[in-house]
Amino acid sequence: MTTTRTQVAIVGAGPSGLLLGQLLHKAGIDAVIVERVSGEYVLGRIRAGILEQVCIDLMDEAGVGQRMHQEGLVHGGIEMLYGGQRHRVDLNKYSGGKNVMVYGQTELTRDLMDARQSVGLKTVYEVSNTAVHDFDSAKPYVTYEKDGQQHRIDCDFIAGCDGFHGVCRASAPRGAIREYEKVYPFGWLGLLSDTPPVNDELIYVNSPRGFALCSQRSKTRSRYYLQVPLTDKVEEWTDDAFWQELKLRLDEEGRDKLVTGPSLEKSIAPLRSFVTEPMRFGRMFLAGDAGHIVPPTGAKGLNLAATDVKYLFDAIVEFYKDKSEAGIDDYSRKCLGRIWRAERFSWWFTQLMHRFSHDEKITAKFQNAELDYLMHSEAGLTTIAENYVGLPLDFGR
Ligand code: FAS
Ligand code: PHB
Repeated sequence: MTTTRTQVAIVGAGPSGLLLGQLLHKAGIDAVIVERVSGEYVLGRIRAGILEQVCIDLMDEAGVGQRMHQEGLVHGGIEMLYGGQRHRVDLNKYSGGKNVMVYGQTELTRDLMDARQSVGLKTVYEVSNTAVHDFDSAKPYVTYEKDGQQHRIDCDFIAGCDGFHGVCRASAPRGAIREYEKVYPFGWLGLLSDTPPVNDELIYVNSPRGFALCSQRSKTRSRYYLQVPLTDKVEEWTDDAFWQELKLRLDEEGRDKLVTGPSLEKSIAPLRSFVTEPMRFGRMFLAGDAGHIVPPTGAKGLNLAATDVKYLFDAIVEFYKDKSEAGIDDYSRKCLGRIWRAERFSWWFTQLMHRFSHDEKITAKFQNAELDYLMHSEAGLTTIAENYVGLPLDFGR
């Protein structure tokens, strides 16, 4: 067993772990990251596409925002398509001047990986049997296996950035944790293609055949989603079948403009709302998907992870620089306030835009009536816009 020491042991090299590691490095705080899979595998997972200003600011604070600003696309609006009609939500106007940025999670993760590697910071990929120990003491540690060798990392803090299926939340004492979950009766079939986007801005579709989303990664790369039954298997969906179904859910303008092409990636993601309370267990802190999951309808998953990381980073810096535990004691409360607001919006937007088989007819009428109200009401447009771009960090204070 080899033993090393660091200040913060980070489990997981997804966006949460990498962003935290980069921020800590900039603050002169040592951190080691252990990751279950390879870096290539992490980059191969196609996930989020929309960044809120909070996430953009954090990437800048971490010193890795250059390519994001060069290649990211600033969007001031989204379109809602229902009843065969499109309605634009002017995000910028109804959020008091804010926008979102189209910049894929893959690119954000790549920027963070490159930055970490360029300064020789330690990330151990393809580890196995990660375990977290003594986090209820001031001397926690992490163990893992690599190439048949057992390793131990002594540390002051453990950051559980290991996603929904990670080991950190699973290691929290059952009596100390409350979990809230809602599983949706459908999934999202996603397709990535090197084809020009069907529209300048994203289109969220509520059609009688189900939800669809027309998103993008650049002017030449598109990302599309279809609501599908949970029983569907991705291998059952040919590219042609995907494009045909998407056309059936779009309006005439969309059908005319849609450029189809071979898929670079296709996958089905289940949808769930999930929150863990609290997010702190002694010297172990959960951040990102390790602590919560949202249905991707509201584009909140990655952005919530970024806010957790900001709160955790600020708390750790305060511990070392000001010898204060106020930030770490307040971590859960600060995260959960923002998490529940984002969970509520993601659930609401999912209920509004997806077709539910139970009492289908009357629910569809309610949805169309609600959409009609929202699109013709300043209050309605404001509630969508201010939640979609991300509520301010001091909201409700
Ligand atoms: P991640 O899950 O990204 O990273 C956790 C890391 O920990 C992984 O690399 C994992 O391999 C590692 N790990 C797990 N267990 C470990 C162990 N025992 N030891 C070491 N390492 C371990 N969000 C959106 O906003 N829009 C979307 O469209 C969207 N689509 C998604 C589709 C899917 C299929 C999934 C699963 C999520 C999607 N999300 C989306 C949410 C997603 O973007 C997350 O919010 C984001 O990946 C959160 O990042 P992390 O918290 O770093 O968790
Ligand atoms: C994406 O581009 O992957 C994306 C965009 C907006 C969402 C969900 C996913 O709400």
